[in-house]
Amino acid sequence: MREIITIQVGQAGNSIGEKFWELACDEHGIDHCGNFHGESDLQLERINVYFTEVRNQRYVPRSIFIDLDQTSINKIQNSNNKNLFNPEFLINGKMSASNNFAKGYFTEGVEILPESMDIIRKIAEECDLVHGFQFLHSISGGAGGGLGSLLIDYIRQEYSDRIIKSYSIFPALSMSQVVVREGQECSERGHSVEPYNSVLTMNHLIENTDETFCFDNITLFDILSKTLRLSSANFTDINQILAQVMIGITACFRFPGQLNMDLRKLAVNMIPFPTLHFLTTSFSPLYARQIFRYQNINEHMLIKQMFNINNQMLAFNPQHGKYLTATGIFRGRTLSLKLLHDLISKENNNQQFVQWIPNNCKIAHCDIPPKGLLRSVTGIANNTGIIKQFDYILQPFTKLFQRRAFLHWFIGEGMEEIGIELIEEPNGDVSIRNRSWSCSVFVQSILYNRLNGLSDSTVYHLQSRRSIPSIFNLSIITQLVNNPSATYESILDLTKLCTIQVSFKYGWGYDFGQREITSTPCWLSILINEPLRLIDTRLQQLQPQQATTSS
Ligand SMILES: Nc1nc2c(ncn2[C@@H]2O[C@H](COP(=O)(O)OP(=O)(O)OP(=O)(O)O)[C@@H](O)[C@H]2O)c(=O)[nH]1
Ligand SMILES: [Mg+2]
Repeated sequence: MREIITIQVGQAGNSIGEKFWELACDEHGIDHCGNFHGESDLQLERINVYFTEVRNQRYVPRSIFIDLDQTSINKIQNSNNKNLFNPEFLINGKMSASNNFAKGYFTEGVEILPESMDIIRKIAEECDLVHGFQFLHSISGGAGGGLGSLLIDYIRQEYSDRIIKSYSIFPALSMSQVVVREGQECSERGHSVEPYNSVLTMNHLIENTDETFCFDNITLFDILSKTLRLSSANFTDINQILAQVMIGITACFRFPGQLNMDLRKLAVNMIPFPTLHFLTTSFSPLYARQIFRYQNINEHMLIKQMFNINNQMLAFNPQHGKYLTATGIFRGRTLSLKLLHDLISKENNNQQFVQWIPNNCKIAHCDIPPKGLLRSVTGIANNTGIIKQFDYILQPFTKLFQRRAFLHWFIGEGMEEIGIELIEEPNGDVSIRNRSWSCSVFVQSILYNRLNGLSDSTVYHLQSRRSIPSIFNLSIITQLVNNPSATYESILDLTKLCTIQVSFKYGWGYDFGQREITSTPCWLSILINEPLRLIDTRLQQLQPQQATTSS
């Protein structure tokens, strides 16, 4: 049997997990004590994907709930399902991540990492063959983002050949568009450091997950209030929809059907390049309860809704991007696969799919519909329009980061700000600043050296948090370029004055015991664009005196 291990981290992760397991138990006929009361053997056939059989027909979810504070774990311990989960698999820290990625990744999170990894290893050892890991978390939380990233990194290291997928709650649109709904339980108001946590977590998701399914709460709330017409939606309702989508994604893995789909097949078909693994999801049918029984929910409607913007679980417009790939996971009694294929290909022509991937719209099918429905489809898409979502995170991040706002909270927890910053002055000069709190960088500018009476090869040791003002001087270069008596060759020679070379960790040249910058482990050459364009324009007006060259 190929098993999936589910890891829930932080408040959002744990609450969504609770709903997910309610639904998984329902589908497999498991009661809240773990006993099987199902009606069909099919419910047991592949129950091992999510559950471990501990005694005759007694099952335990293969699930770990982790948080840095006690609140969300206490909630599970006092819920109706308290006897369902193995108490050993509920792990909490003593402090909180306090909305701080760095606490989750560097300090508080590290304290509970060994215990968490021991339990994950123990669960994995009890499996026949671990197929993969699924993470549930919010990327903007201190625990969900920070500790979630730490666990993902460790699991990737130890189980490098297993699929890691995450169900990740993204912050809702830009901070300015976040709505607080008075009088309703679901108040989605981002906290101030949300953009930092999200950007930092994204780095780890890019590197170490195979598939990340992206959701945002405002979009889910809109589905509940506008499409399903619920008058007072709250997180429980949002988590219900999320759970429905998650359970739909593995339906063809857990129940028999005409076309199977497992996590690896899904990844192979959906992800053309390793980093482009951020997927959006949709679900159909979605109708308000009042009108549901009057709707004809045929396969054609399902497919239409699967691509409809109102059925997407993330704020993005599929029409603003192109589909790289898409998969429809159908459940229940449907037309023959051939007809489903024809219908989806027809819809495929109405949508913008890239032309260079053949058969980029796949289907999977299992016979068992979700409870209460005759048939359904869970849509998964790899659409370039998702870039908008990344912008929503990056814009507020940049605004905060430019001002260094809130950074001390992260640096105080052991994070290091590294790298250099180039600052363009109003007069066009460029200054360079070392952003690191503890590491030096090494800088060479021939123009700066000449202006300060030094040899061309001088390399500066720029200490942490220090700057060199006007390392590049635009007005001098402009004067030299426009000098009426300059020759083609002398102007061409100015290009080397428009370059700044930087190395990290070690210096180079005479003072630092290394001959070339290329023998240092990490270096870069920065070309200043504006003066290079001036030089190019001037060269086009002049004739070379010797061999023909170009800048
Ligand atoms: N869908 C959903 N989102 C939630 C839920 N609880 C919190 N969130 C969202 O998750 C984000 C904050 O993440 P949390 O999970 O609360 O934070 P955490 O991971 O526990 O980490 P800390 O911030 O350190 O407490 C916010 O955008 C919340 O709106 C939930 O039950 N369901
Ligand atoms: Mg929390």
